[in-house]
Amino acid sequence: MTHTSKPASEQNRDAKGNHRKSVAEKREHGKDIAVRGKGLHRRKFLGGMAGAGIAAVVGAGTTFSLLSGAAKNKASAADSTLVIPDLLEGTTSDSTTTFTLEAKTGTAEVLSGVTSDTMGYNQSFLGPTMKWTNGDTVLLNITNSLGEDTTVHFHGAHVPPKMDGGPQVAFSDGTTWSPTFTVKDPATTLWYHPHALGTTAKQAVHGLAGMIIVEDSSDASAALPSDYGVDDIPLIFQCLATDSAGDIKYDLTGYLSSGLSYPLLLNGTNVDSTTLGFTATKTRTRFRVLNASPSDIITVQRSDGGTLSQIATDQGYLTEATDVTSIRLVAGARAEFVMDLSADATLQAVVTTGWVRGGSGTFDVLAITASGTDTPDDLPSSLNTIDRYDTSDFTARTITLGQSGASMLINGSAGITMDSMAMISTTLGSKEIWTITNSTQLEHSFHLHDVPYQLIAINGEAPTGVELGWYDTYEVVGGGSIQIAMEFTDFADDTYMYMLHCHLLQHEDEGMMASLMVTDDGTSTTTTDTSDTSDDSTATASASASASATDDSTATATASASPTDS
Ligand SMILES: [Cu+2]
Repeated sequence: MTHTSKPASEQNRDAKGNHRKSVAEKREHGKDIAVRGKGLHRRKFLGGMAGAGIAAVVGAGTTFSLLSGAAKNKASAADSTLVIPDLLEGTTSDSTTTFTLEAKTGTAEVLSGVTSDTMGYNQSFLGPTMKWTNGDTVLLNITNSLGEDTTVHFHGAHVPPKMDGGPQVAFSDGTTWSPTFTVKDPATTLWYHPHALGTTAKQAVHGLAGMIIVEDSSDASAALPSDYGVDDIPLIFQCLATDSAGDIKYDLTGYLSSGLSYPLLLNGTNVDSTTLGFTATKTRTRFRVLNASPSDIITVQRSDGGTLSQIATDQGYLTEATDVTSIRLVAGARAEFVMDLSADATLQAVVTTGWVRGGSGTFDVLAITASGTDTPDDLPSSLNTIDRYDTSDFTARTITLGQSGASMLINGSAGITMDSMAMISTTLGSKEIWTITNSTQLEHSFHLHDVPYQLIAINGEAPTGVELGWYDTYEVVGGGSIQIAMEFTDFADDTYMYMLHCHLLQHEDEGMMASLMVTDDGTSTTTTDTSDTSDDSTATASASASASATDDSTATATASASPTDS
């Protein structure tokens, strides 16, 4: 891999490189940028904010002027306040909670002072946070207003393949896709983003990404902070690539052009030379970190070298809160941690190039003001029970991540069409151990749809600490390997497939993707939730031109029959 990153705005990086500079000084710097038009997409973020979101921001005491939309006040301290993505309210009736999303185009400021053409869900850039509850049935009416095909994948969610948002369920401009399913995931931080063939990088980097918080009734969830925007804070990082005119790049040709910058965004706000502020009104605050970058690696740490108490990996709680000095997230990965704030603290993001070129450097991204006066209870001594797999009788499989010229391969095939990609076939209930071998010298991020996996080995070493949690997206370094184990539960289908792929989105688009077909051979002892494939005229027919939830019985009929293991 070549690290040829050389940001055009070197002065920004120099300023940022001096990251011990006081927060106050940098806030001043941030104001200058803000005056040049930074407020636009922030107001859009705030415009749809509802419920807890508004309470949180107003409670923080600094952003009231933004809520009034008063442009003349943009130079206030509000412009350096962390933006909390809107919380999308669902409507519940007949025990189904319905969410409405529209994928659309817009403009936003990705590079400070420059307007970029962007995409977002319900807004110009990024999307609102959805809250799902374990055991509930959700229905999503998602309208495509992009002018091109898209899909919406629920990254990390355990849902039927027909509802998974893979390439087979692409839907066209002007239509609405209406997946529905029972939420089987435990408390987790998931996210949603496009997943059509060849356009995932383009659409995701332009802003089609949002967080999903799954809540459950576990003791751990009851004991942890969960007031969205108050003490439960989403941190969505993106390191993008843009030219000086604001054109966001997403493919090899774009990344090899000259004069690029690699802006780092936190919840949609450029933090290259601005440290955002967050006032913690509770002593204990929970942070949910998502690396929504197309390729770059984001490492989160404290500026003072202190520890973070990590509570969750991609797929839910660790067995116990674990002190770590940093959390390294490859593209697509998530983690949760809590901080007990008796004094102010600053979070940093370290950006490491993941692809041919990209971001680099250490950024003070969030200055947290500790204003809580409460004394939280000790964290629970146990958050979760994770039975480690005994893989001695698991079916072994090898997945090879390869390269041929500009084509990226899985098991020798470039998955740029459904027909050309390698297909992994397995059966419901099977337990497997996969060795993911990276035969390239490039960085990869291995993502498996459908079920979570345990790490059995990382470059030949046994996992320790937080590596013993549940994952769906994990780093495979150049020349390295990971061994993972999983069990294919609940869902089988003989038409619709899951995907497994590199989550460096450019690699995915260049073919590093294979399909996973889970069929029911009748031997499984787990309950099947087989999507009815006999009526498959409904495959994309669930993309109707209407956003109505009630006239789309074809979509709702297929997928919510098996709540057995929740
Ligand atoms: Cu890759």
